[in-house]
Parts: sequence; structure tokens; C-alpha cells
Amino acid sequence: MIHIETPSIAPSLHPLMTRLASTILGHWQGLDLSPYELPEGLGYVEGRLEGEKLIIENRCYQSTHFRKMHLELAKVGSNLDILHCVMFPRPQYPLPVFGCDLVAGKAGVSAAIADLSPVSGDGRLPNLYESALRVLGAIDFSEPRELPGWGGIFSSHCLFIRPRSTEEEDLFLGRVDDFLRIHCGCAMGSEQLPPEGEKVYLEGQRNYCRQQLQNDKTRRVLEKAFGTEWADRYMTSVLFDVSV
Ligand code: BLA
Repeated sequence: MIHIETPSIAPSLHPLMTRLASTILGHWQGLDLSPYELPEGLGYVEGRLEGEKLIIENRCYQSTHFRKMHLELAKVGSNLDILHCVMFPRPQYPLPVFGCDLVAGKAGVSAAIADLSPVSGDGRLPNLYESALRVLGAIDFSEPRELPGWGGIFSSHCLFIRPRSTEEEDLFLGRVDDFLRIHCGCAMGSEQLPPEGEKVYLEGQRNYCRQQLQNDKTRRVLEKAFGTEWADRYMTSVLFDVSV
């Protein structure tokens, strides 16, 4: 059994990120993990952004049902903290993609996003997910944010907010915990698809990655610190790597 080590920069991040990282890794610790090797030199990275040091720390695993479970924590000086997480299922299983992104600046968390995104071709989540998510009900956050044009990949359960209080941070964290509980539970009971089905889910993951790669806000941060070529390699090989 693998014991996941707490990322060393976790305690220095915004408290919601420290807690969210611990929640995510706690759920992963319950799965049958094996290591997932990231491309050479990209597990821990240091760069400079506008005179500030940029540190990126990655944790990456795989399991029976997940091809790649990736948590990235990043810190740009004392200005910008980022948590990025994606769980890509093996396309043999009819499972959605869990994704989460948290961005915090000096003024607090500006963006908190979490979703279980369908990659089934018909834009629908499996019935088990739908019924479990329906039970949770909607949460009224005071500052919902509007998804960008490429956000069509997300489900109707997607949270995209700017939390305005520690109560809202707790609600967000609680809901991500719910998503992960549902996701890990459903995944463990999931049965393999026939080859035709697998092709559909693989294409769904390719589409998910193609859309995420259009996120210029992520690209800009990485480009400014590491240059255009490095940013492109990192985005297509570490963040969203189902070759398009
Ligand atoms: C937004 N992502 C952002 C923003 C920044 C980053 C700076 C803008 C924050 C804001 O508008 O308040 C930066 N995110 C990063 C960087 C990494 C990162 C540098 O992950 C490096 C790894 N993004 C994801 C995943 C999702 C996601 C998995 O990586 C969703 C599941 C979503 N991020 C996402 C969305 C936005 C965002 C939807 C808002 C984009 C917009 O408003 O145009």
C-alpha cells in the first residue's frame, strides 16, 4: 500500500487549499493506488514570475479505475496560490472526470471550481451519480461566477464561485468532499465497458482535455514563468494529457 505524503508546500497555501488538498488525498488513500510517473523533471518545478518565485508540487497516482489522479499545488511568491486536481478514469469504465481548481490571491479565493464532468458522449452522468447528487440539493452561494465559453464540458452540478466568507468556504469544501465520496464509491462498483463503449469514453476525455487547454488564464501564468514552449508541454503532458 502506498502512503501519500502531504505535499510540502500545502501548509503555506491559503487555508481552504490546505484543507482541500488533505480532503482529496484522504479519499485517494482509500483506493488501490500505484504510482504514476510524470514526465522527467515535471514532478517538482521552480520558476520565476514577475520577480517572484513560482513553485509547483505534484502528486500523481493510478488505480484500478483511474488512469491518472493528479493533484497540483502551486505558489507564486506571496501573491498567488493554486490547487488543481483531475481524476481521469480509465476509459474502460463509464465514469465521469472529477476536476477541481482553486485560485487565491492576496484578497482571498477568487475562483473555486469543482465538477463531476460527463465524458459519455451524450453529456449525461450515470444514473447512480445523478441520484446521489440530487439528494445533496443545490447550495446558494452569494457570488456564483459565469463559466467561460469552453465550459460546456461541465455538468449542471458544477460549482464555480467566489467564496465570500469562511462559511461559504466550508460549504464548498463539504460539497467537494461529497463529490469525491460519491465518485470513489461509484467507481469501485463500476463494471468494464465493451470495446465500442470504451472508444466513446476515450473520445469524451479527449474532448474534455481539448476544452481545458483553451483556458488562457492557466496558460498565461505558466507562460510568464516558464515560456511558451514549456507551458505548452506542461499543459499537454501533465495537466491534460489525452493526446488530442
Ligand atoms: C481560472 N485558473 C483560473 C485562473 C487562473 C488559473 C489564474 C483565473 C482565476 C480567476 O479568474 O479568478 C490558473 N489553474 C491555473 C494554473 C494552473 C491551474 C496556473 O490549474 C496550473 C496547474 N482549471 C483546471 C481544472 C478546472 C479548471 C481541472 O485546471 C475545472 C475542473 C477550471 N480555472 C477553471 C475555470 C476558470 C479557471 C473554469 C475560470 C476561467 C475564466 O473565467 O475564463
